[in-house]
Amino acid sequence: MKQFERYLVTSALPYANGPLHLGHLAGAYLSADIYVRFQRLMGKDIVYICGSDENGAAITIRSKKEGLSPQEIVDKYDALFREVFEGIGISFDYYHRTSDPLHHETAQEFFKNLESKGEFVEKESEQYYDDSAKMFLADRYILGTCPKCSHEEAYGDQCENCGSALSPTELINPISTLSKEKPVLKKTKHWYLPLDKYEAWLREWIETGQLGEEQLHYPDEWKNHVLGQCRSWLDGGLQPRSMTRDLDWGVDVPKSIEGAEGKKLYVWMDAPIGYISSTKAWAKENGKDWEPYWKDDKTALIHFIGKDNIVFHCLIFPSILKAHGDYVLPINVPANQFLNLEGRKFSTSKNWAVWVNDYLKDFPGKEDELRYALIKNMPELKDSEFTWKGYQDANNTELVNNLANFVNRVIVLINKYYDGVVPDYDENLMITAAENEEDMAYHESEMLLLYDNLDSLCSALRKYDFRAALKKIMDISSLGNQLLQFNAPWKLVKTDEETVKVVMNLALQYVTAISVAIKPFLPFTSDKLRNLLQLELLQEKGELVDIMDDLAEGKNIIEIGHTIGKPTHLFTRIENSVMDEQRNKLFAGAVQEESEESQVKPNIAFEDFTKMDIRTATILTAEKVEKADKLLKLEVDLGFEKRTVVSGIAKFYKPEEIIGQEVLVLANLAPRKIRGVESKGMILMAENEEGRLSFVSPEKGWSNGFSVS
Ligand code: B3M
Ligand code: ZN
Repeated sequence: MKQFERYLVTSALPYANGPLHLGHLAGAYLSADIYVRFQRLMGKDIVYICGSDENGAAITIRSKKEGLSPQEIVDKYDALFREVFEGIGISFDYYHRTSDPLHHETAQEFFKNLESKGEFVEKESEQYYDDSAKMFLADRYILGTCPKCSHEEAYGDQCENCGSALSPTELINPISTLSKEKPVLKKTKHWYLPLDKYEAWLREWIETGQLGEEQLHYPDEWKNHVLGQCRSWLDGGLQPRSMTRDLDWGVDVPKSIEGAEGKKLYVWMDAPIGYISSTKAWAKENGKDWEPYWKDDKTALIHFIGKDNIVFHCLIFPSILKAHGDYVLPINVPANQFLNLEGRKFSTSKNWAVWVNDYLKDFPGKEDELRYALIKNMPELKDSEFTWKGYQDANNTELVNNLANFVNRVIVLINKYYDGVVPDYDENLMITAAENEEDMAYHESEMLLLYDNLDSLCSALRKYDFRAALKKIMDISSLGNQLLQFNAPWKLVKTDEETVKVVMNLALQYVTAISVAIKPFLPFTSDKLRNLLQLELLQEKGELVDIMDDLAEGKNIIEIGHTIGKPTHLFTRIENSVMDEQRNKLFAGAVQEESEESQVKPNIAFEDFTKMDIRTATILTAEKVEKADKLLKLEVDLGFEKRTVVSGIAKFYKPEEIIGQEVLVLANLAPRKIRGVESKGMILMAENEEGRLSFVSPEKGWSNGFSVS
């Protein structure tokens, strides 16, 4: 096993195009945070890097939707991410943004380096183009059916359902997300990374961990589903992949390169380089050197991601790093699968999500309760599910009944029997063992049992098995509860005060061990426990190694004679009504959206329909109605006569824009006086979910007065 001198850990850079939900947290952030905090507690040199992904089509599409500029969009979500990550206790060493000039420089340096070495293949090809939007349709600007899994809403570069990396021309039934029309093909020139050329070494590196003579990683330490995805990619044959785009938002192709005009880097080329620029920014602010963290072969680089990003982190980014040269490759990419929510996939568009910022607002002070429920159900090897019932049960039965109960009993009894002072004890006295009611044990042997439990917790963490590691913490707490149960100090105190001292001292050693070992999972709870024990808060500087060394040598980890604090509640029960509220909120939000689209009014008879006299017409004049900011007064030509119609469209159309507009008019609507103007008829309009109105009109050039049926 290779010994590493330092670790560089990354979490996927979230697209700054919408808030984060629980699925994101369970995917790439909580797992990395646990791992990093653990390695810090083991005294390792480790840097945890992330930042907002602020380039590419994901951003410009959102900016159009929200009516904000791309810069405003990334500013908005970057600020939200920072708040949310801090709120839920994700302990990045540095959080950067890919709109930062340092990132643009770093990404451009990479591009220039590869270009100058002739690593790219420049190629003119036919790409999809939206004629009405006058734009090439890269990535999220184009949707179609995935050729691999038949998912109907695959993007031009990636299917989020099966994790495939795609090219727009592979999509079945492609449509432009701008015009909703089938795009046309048009020639354009781009720089391609010849992944086909790298296939052989990529396969060797993935399958054996070797590159040439060197053993860079151990494939049996990689998750099967990660290896499986890589294999299926390699077996399918890798294709050259375009690393540039015709877009107007992102990192420019360096000006010094011929033909750079109007071209940007593909977001999946620049975003992973964001890990490097973020490390540079961290180093700069902390007086460190970033280079060993990326270039020294004693560095362990680990990428935490969701499964939809596997191909980019296991094949494409390693290819970029190797083509550049000098850089290390990841020793592991422990990707998680997907978290579902109450039986359905998380969906931003269907508003089927629990947003982390909402949770933090609705449950102040309960950050660790969420972390606990998510870690317990983390989709480490297969998809898993978050339900409010599961969250409530985890809180009430495990955190309250097991952990809080144990801690509380110990703190209460130490205060009651010894005024809060850690009791001295006779190490030759035997107590009932914590593991087995029939067995007897000494304080010292029970401390070794504690050591063994911490040791297996550490091995689970090293294997990225966070669920098992969390379970170990609860096992230690259960052992503590058993210790109290079997020895019943509250009874024994009447007959054998000396043995009670052994039991209570030991129980307090357990609580102390938990206060350290729980830090990676529930950092806020660790702080509460340390306060309760009147011990220093953890700095995450080797404290776990320290206590394990002490335990191995048979030393106590909380001193005899030390005074602890007064009991407080670590966790409280969560009632059904609170869960009902959350479920209602989730269903109400989602149902609303569906009903607006799909709820059709009750049936009417055909005769009712034929009563309406709808005619084709043209707007002749338009003017504002005084003191009514929504209304326009229109004169329309119905062919057989001209009429005045008042229409509530002033928010969407300027009078001068609509002269000559062909429209449909409900001609036999009873005349009405609106703001003093008699309106004879109604213009038919379509209304979208945001309340925007659009004319409904016949084909261009139709005459006026024809009836519509
Ligand atoms: N922003 C995709 C995502 O948020 C992308 C990850 C980039 S990691 C370099 O899932
Ligand atoms: Zn797919």
